[in-house]
Amino acid sequence: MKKRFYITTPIYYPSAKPHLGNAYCTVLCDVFARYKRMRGFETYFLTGTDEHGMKIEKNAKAVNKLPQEFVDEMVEQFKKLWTLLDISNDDYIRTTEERHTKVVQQIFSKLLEKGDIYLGEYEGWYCKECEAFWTETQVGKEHLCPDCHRSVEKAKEEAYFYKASKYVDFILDLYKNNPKFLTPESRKNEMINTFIKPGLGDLCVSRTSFTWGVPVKERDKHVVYVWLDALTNYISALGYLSDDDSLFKKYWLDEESEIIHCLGADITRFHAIYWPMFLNSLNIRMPDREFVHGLLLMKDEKMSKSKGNVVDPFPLVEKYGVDTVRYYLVREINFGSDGSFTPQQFVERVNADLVNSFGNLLNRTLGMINKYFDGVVPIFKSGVTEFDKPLEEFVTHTIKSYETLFDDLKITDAFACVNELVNKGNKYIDDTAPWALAKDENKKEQLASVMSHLVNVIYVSAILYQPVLVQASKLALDQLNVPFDLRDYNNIYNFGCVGGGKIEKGQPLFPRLDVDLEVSYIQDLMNKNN
Ligand code: ME8
Repeated sequence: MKKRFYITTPIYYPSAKPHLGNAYCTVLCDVFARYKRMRGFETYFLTGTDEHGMKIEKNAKAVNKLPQEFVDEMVEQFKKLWTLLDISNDDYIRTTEERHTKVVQQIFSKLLEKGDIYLGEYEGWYCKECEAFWTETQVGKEHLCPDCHRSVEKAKEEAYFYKASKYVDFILDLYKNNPKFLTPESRKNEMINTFIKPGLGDLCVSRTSFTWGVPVKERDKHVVYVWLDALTNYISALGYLSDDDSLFKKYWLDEESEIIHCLGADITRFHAIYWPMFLNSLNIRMPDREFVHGLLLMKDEKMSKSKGNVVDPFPLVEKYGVDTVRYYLVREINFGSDGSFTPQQFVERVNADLVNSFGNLLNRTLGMINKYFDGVVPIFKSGVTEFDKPLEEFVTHTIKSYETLFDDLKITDAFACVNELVNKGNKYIDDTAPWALAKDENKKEQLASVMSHLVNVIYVSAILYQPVLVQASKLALDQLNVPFDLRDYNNIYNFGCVGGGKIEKGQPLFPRLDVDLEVSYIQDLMNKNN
């Protein structure tokens, strides 16, 4: 297994405030990054904003602001949300920063010199919304953008082109030789059938119809196409072509580093076709994996700024807490598929998994240890009651599945496993009936065994939950008074290692949500927003 890990989110358009859909991808990547760090990988996690392009220029104008002023304000909102959601990114790249624009210009020049970019004239179907040119076949008889389904219009301009047609076989080989490069598998077929088979034309990589972009040094009435500009962030942030390129060497060039891009289905084409092509033109190695997550839907439609059907994450996090929102996003929407945001599911998921399962297990256990053992966790002994061994085996099985699933990017399933373990813990209480054992002086040893098994199940679960429940896991470990050296991941293999300490007074991890009350509160929030 590789030693290092580099993970990126797409860089978001700061054309409006961030919405829950943007938060979705950032939380997923954060959970991965935290998981990898916990497993001892040197990890670098990047997010940022894609600040150029006609749409931003237009939105700024509409509110009488200069584009730079406009994006500066929006970027503050993105950063604020990431702080609020406890996102552990190592860097935040803005495409308007000089460290980035300089690299974009250099890359453009390199590709020009190599002959992979040439000057020509473009006539085609242009989608203003996606800032993309499309071919006749792609827009069909109805002249609709294949991405956003809006009407496209005929447009013509002097433009630079990237010789995408030259690298089609390279892409097909890349998919064939690296089955995990692009997943889920269905995305590969989509790329081949929708974009490659109908004939991939050269890509127009400059614009003259607006100015808010990185100027082409060689001909400055052109600005670099926003996608060539944006994709470059993944390497400009690491210092590619800059005086200090140590991070680039460490996290990109070094074969010991695993590189993962996480992105939404709507932008697969740019990442899975053009980005590998650009890298190949630059003679740079490919990322290891591109994982396409599903979209968060609202009333079956993609939640998006331009459709105005977004859920504002700020009040949601402020009212329900960081962990609750993070957990919901990761656990409810199966990683890789689309999912709908509904207030009912949100409240029910929180109550079921966090309040009734995890919180309840901790509370019951703390209560019993206080009552029966004056708050001191009994020392672990294996196999005292008939239910002990099966529980211990289940813990081992859970840890194994969790790691396998996580390593295979099956993040929703990985946490479902932890949830099962917690449920097993609750069931173990019902099976062993500690309240009955407590009545019998001769059953003191059994009672002690039950308590120490429970504490150790909570301990393992809290560690496994750490990447997503950033606050509650810590609180649970604090309440159990787990020594800091035992909080290192590798100790969880040693089941029973927690014992002998005095627990803290219990305080519920998650308050129970009143379904009717909270559903109507969230619905109001959604209506206010849309
Ligand atoms: O496309 N559900 O930026 P963007 C889930 N700047 N995820 C969603 C979502 C939804 N409803 N809406 C957005 C761009 N996302 C470019 C990217 S990268 C070099 C340039 C997430 O602000 C999803 O991950 O439109 C999507 O790919 C990303 O936000 C892009 O958002």
